[in-house]
Amino acid sequence: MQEKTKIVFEDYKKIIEQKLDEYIPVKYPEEIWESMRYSVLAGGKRLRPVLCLETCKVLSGDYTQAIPTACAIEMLHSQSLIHDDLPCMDNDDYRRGKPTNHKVFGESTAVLAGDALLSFAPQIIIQKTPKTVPEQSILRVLEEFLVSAGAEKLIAGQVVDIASEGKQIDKQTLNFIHDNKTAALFKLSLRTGAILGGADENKLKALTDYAEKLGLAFQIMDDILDVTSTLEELGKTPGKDEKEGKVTYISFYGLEESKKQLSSLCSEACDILEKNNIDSDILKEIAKNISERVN
Ligand code: GRG
Repeated sequence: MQEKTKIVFEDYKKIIEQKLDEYIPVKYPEEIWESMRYSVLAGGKRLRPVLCLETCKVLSGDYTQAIPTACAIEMLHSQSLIHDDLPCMDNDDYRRGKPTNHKVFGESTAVLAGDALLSFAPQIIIQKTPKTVPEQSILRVLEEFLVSAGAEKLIAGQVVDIASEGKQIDKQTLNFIHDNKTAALFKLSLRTGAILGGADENKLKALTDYAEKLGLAFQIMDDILDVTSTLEELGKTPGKDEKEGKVTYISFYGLEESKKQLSSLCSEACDILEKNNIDSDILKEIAKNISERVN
């Protein structure tokens, strides 16, 4: 990423970190709020909220109206990670370079922290979005959020992923899992940023297509890192996919073909921006640099 873009990305990230800290207080019973804060403030890349803010900015010039929604998406993302790490799901001991939530707070609190984040996130959208944003836009954002978090998207992806463990699956099933588990939150980020920024239907469609390509490219890179990286670098246990008998882009297509697909998806994402006159260095460079990430 170019130095100038890196600075803008870091500025957005700082705002997100501050607001997440502010939005999630510690109140009685402290255990649950501390458990929520532990995972949300554990220092992820904050890619999804940055995408949401930048999309709103590129369309309207003002990203501040999207801050509560961007934070809510990061809460949803953190919730999905807490639950994904549970022994009954992917059973992971490390996340974001720290012991997973259930390792620190116990399984029952980890389940409840995830549940709490899931309902707290839309509450934040309703309570904190500036009153200048039309109620119709807030309703659309809430619908996007709830659909993405539910049995039509995130949960659907997770269910098919779990059911596919140890089995041979076809290309369509592999794409279904990751379109719903991973790309869904990228689409949610771009779409809500676009709705709050006042996008017309053409721009909304273009940004959704960009997000889908980006999400799948991001997942391919995740699969690559799972076989090439270390616990220290990744912040979570590598080599899990093979151990769990999961079909990944690497086991399905091989490393070289996966890298080719990753590169094509990133170029296609950049082309979408260009063809639709979406002039954002951040969106362009995030797509260009997906294969550079190390965690
Ligand atoms: C929504 C009720 C409800 C349940 C969730 C557990 C579950 C159902 C879904 C799992 C979704 C999941 C864990 C997808 C993986 C997506 C992915 C590639 C995550 C890693 O994202 P990064 O690298 O993480 O952006 P950081 O830590 O940087 O934020």
